[in-house]
Amino acid sequence: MSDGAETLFERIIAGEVPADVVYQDETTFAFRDIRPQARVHVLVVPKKRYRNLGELAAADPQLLADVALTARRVAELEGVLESGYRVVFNTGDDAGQTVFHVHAHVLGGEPLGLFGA
Ligand code: D5M
Repeated sequence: MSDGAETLFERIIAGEVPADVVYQDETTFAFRDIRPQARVHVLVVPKKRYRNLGELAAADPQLLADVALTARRVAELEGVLESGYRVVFNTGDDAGQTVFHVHAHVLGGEPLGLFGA
Protein backbone atom coordinates (compact mmCIF):
# COMPACT_ATOMS: atom_id res chain seq x y z
CA MET A 1 0.00 0.00 0.00
CA SER A 2 1.10 3.57 -0.38
CA ASP A 3 -1.36 5.68 1.54
CA GLY A 4 0.75 7.80 3.73
CA ALA A 5 3.06 8.04 6.65
CA GLU A 6 5.34 5.31 7.82
CA THR A 7 3.90 3.31 10.69
CA LEU A 8 5.53 2.61 14.05
CA PHE A 9 6.05 -1.00 13.02
CA GLU A 10 7.96 -0.03 9.88
CA ARG A 11 10.26 2.01 12.12
CA ILE A 12 10.70 -0.98 14.45
CA ILE A 13 11.49 -3.28 11.50
CA ALA A 14 14.03 -0.72 10.25
CA GLY A 15 15.69 -0.64 13.69
CA GLU A 16 14.84 3.04 14.19
CA VAL A 17 12.68 2.27 17.25
CA PRO A 18 14.02 -0.27 19.76
CA ALA A 19 12.13 -3.51 20.25
CA ASP A 20 12.65 -6.87 21.93
CA VAL A 21 13.00 -8.95 18.76
CA VAL A 22 12.06 -12.62 19.10
CA TYR A 23 12.50 -13.79 15.51
CA GLN A 24 12.83 -12.53 11.97
CA ASP A 25 13.30 -13.93 8.53
CA GLU A 26 13.14 -12.68 4.96
CA THR A 27 9.47 -11.71 5.02
CA THR A 28 8.35 -11.48 8.65
CA PHE A 29 9.38 -9.87 11.94
CA ALA A 30 8.38 -10.75 15.52
CA PHE A 31 8.86 -8.70 18.69
CA ARG A 32 7.40 -8.51 22.20
CA ASP A 33 4.33 -6.36 22.74
CA ILE A 34 5.16 -3.36 24.92
CA ARG A 35 1.88 -3.85 26.86
CA PRO A 36 1.69 -7.62 27.33
CA GLN A 37 -1.76 -9.12 27.89
CA ALA A 38 -0.39 -12.58 28.76
CA ARG A 39 2.93 -14.12 29.84
CA VAL A 40 3.74 -14.61 26.18
CA HIS A 41 2.63 -11.74 23.98
CA VAL A 42 4.52 -11.33 20.74
CA LEU A 43 3.53 -9.38 17.63
CA VAL A 44 4.21 -10.90 14.21
CA VAL A 45 4.21 -8.54 11.23
CA PRO A 46 4.95 -8.96 7.55
CA LYS A 47 7.89 -6.73 6.64
CA LYS A 48 5.84 -5.44 3.73
CA ARG A 49 3.02 -3.26 4.95
CA TYR A 50 -0.69 -4.00 4.50
CA ARG A 51 -3.31 -2.27 6.60
CA ASN A 52 -5.11 -5.33 7.91
CA LEU A 53 -5.68 -9.07 7.60
CA GLY A 54 -8.17 -8.81 4.73
CA GLU A 55 -5.88 -6.64 2.61
CA LEU A 56 -2.95 -8.94 3.25
CA ALA A 57 -4.95 -12.08 2.40
CA ALA A 58 -6.30 -10.58 -0.82
CA ALA A 59 -2.99 -9.16 -2.02
CA ASP A 60 -0.47 -11.79 -0.93
CA PRO A 61 -1.77 -15.11 0.45
CA GLN A 62 1.74 -16.55 0.60
CA LEU A 63 2.82 -13.71 2.88
CA LEU A 64 -0.18 -14.42 5.13
CA ALA A 65 0.99 -18.05 5.29
CA ASP A 66 4.46 -16.78 6.21
CA VAL A 67 2.93 -14.80 9.10
CA ALA A 68 1.06 -17.90 10.31
CA LEU A 69 4.23 -20.01 10.17
CA THR A 70 6.18 -17.33 12.04
CA ALA A 71 3.45 -17.31 14.71
CA ARG A 72 3.99 -21.06 15.10
CA ARG A 73 7.76 -20.56 15.18
CA VAL A 74 7.35 -17.93 17.91
CA ALA A 75 5.14 -20.32 19.90
CA GLU A 76 7.88 -22.93 19.59
CA LEU A 77 10.63 -20.49 20.65
CA GLU A 78 8.53 -19.30 23.60
CA GLY A 79 7.80 -22.87 24.71
CA VAL A 80 4.02 -22.79 24.23
CA LEU A 81 3.60 -24.96 21.15
CA GLU A 82 2.28 -27.86 23.24
CA SER A 83 0.38 -25.89 25.89
CA GLY A 84 -1.39 -23.80 23.25
CA TYR A 85 -1.53 -20.24 22.06
CA ARG A 86 -3.94 -17.75 20.52
CA VAL A 87 -3.44 -15.69 17.37
CA VAL A 88 -5.46 -12.45 17.08
CA PHE A 89 -5.67 -9.92 14.27
CA ASN A 90 -7.52 -6.79 15.36
CA THR A 91 -9.14 -5.00 12.42
CA GLY A 92 -10.57 -1.51 12.71
CA ASP A 93 -11.71 0.74 15.53
CA ASP A 94 -14.21 -1.48 17.34
CA ALA A 95 -11.58 -4.23 17.57
CA GLY A 96 -9.09 -1.73 18.99
CA GLN A 97 -6.65 -1.71 16.10
CA THR A 98 -4.21 1.11 16.77
CA VAL A 99 -1.37 0.38 14.35
CA PHE A 100 -2.41 0.11 10.71
CA HIS A 101 0.30 -2.31 9.67
CA VAL A 102 -1.23 -5.76 9.92
CA HIS A 103 0.04 -7.72 12.91
CA ALA A 104 -0.78 -10.99 14.62
CA HIS A 105 -0.87 -11.00 18.40
CA VAL A 106 0.55 -14.34 19.60
CA LEU A 107 -0.66 -14.93 23.16
CA GLY A 108 -0.03 -17.79 25.55
CA GLY A 109 1.94 -19.07 28.51
CA GLU A 110 -1.14 -19.27 30.74
CA PRO A 111 -4.83 -20.17 30.42
CA LEU A 112 -6.44 -17.40 28.39
CA GLY A 113 -9.90 -16.00 29.10
CA LEU A 114 -12.81 -16.13 26.72
CA PHE A 115 -13.30 -13.42 24.14
CA GLY A 116 -15.17 -10.32 25.20
CA ALA A 117 -14.99 -6.63 25.86
O1 D5M B 1 -2.05 -3.65 18.63
C1 D5M B 1 -1.00 -2.76 18.68
C2 D5M B 1 -0.08 -3.27 19.76
O2 D5M B 1 1.18 -2.65 19.61
C3 D5M B 1 -0.55 -2.98 21.18
O3 D5M B 1 -0.81 -4.20 21.86
C4 D5M B 1 0.63 -2.27 21.83
C5 D5M B 1 1.76 -2.56 20.89
N1 D5M B 1 2.80 -1.55 20.82
C6 D5M B 1 2.67 -0.21 20.69
N2 D5M B 1 3.87 0.39 20.62
C7 D5M B 1 4.80 -0.61 20.72
C8 D5M B 1 6.22 -0.65 20.72
N3 D5M B 1 6.97 0.47 20.60
N4 D5M B 1 6.82 -1.84 20.85
C9 D5M B 1 6.11 -2.98 20.98
N5 D5M B 1 4.75 -3.01 20.97
C10 D5M B 1 4.11 -1.84 20.85
P1 D5M B 1 -3.47 -3.29 18.01
O4 D5M B 1 -4.03 -4.63 17.59
O5 D5M B 1 -3.26 -2.34 16.85
O6 D5M B 1 -4.25 -2.66 19.13
